[in-house]
Amino acid sequence: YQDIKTGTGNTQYSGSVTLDTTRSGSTYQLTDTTRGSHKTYSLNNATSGTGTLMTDADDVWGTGSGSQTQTAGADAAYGAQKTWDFFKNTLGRSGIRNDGVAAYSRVHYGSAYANAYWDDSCFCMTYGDGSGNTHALTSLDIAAHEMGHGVTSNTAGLTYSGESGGLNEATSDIFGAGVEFYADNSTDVGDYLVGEKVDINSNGSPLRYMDKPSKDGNSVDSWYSGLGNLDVHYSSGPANHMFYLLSEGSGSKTINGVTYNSPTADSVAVTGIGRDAALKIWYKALTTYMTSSTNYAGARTAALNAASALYGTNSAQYAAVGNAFAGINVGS
Ligand code: ASN
Ligand code: ZN
Repeated sequence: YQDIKTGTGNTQYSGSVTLDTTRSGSTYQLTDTTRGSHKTYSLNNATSGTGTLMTDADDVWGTGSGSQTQTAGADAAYGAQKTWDFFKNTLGRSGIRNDGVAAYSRVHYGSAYANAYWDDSCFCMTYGDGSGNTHALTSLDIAAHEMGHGVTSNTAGLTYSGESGGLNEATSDIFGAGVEFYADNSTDVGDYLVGEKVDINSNGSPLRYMDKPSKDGNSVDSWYSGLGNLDVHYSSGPANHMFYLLSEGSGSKTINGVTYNSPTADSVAVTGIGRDAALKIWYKALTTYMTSSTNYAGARTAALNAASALYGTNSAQYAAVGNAFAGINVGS
């Protein structure tokens, strides 16, 4: 027989967490039937296939050492739980396709693989163990980022190149931050930094900064007169920046111990409307008004349409969308 259990995940990035698991006879499985039946598999360093469903004798996950531990599975399963709950409870979306069915996760992909990715064809997330250090690519914001790609694929379908590609990437960073704040985990507090726990640069710096994207040395803060063929992880900068401005406002602000200082194009002042409203506006823009070819100008129109539908054209939220886009030099 099978029944629902509550296990413990000793994660790498989020401390000790509760994991919903399944008992099958005398073995526990990393299967969460309470959220569309999400399953976590280990690829055991392979680069194809589904791998093996992670199982355990005592329902305490993440107790060994080395790359074949359960730890990466515990982080991935936690990320899937929190991302599911964030979309369900704050945006009313039931799973990546909004059909109540979970994707699945694969950890321990290949060897020394310092990336993670979403794949539409398997409807699954994949996580590497990281190279040159023991930092798996399984932090909560990265897990949510990858699942965010699944949501984008199944809604606007933003093409992964040019300006639509930048908007696609930014959407994943935005949901990544949204999930990190939603989870309210004391070990991995919410922030507007991307991948800060994984230390992919091996110098303690995050992968990306949403308040001032140019701090990573590659991303751009504002749109100016177009973004050319910039890598989508850099042309995401203006949209990440716009989302920060819309949520928190321009200038200096300290949140959960991190101090941000967000500049604006032409010194436009922006008053933030809070994360919840900003997330609802971006999600509605993505799911209702954007298409596969939406560019930055189109994203502004989509976000204004979303703010109008949610709050009305006379609202502070509507005005803030216009100001936040002006802050990245898009629109008047
Ligand atoms: N981790 C990367 C991302 O989600 C993988 C990729 O380049 N598609 O953006
Ligand atoms: Zn991405």
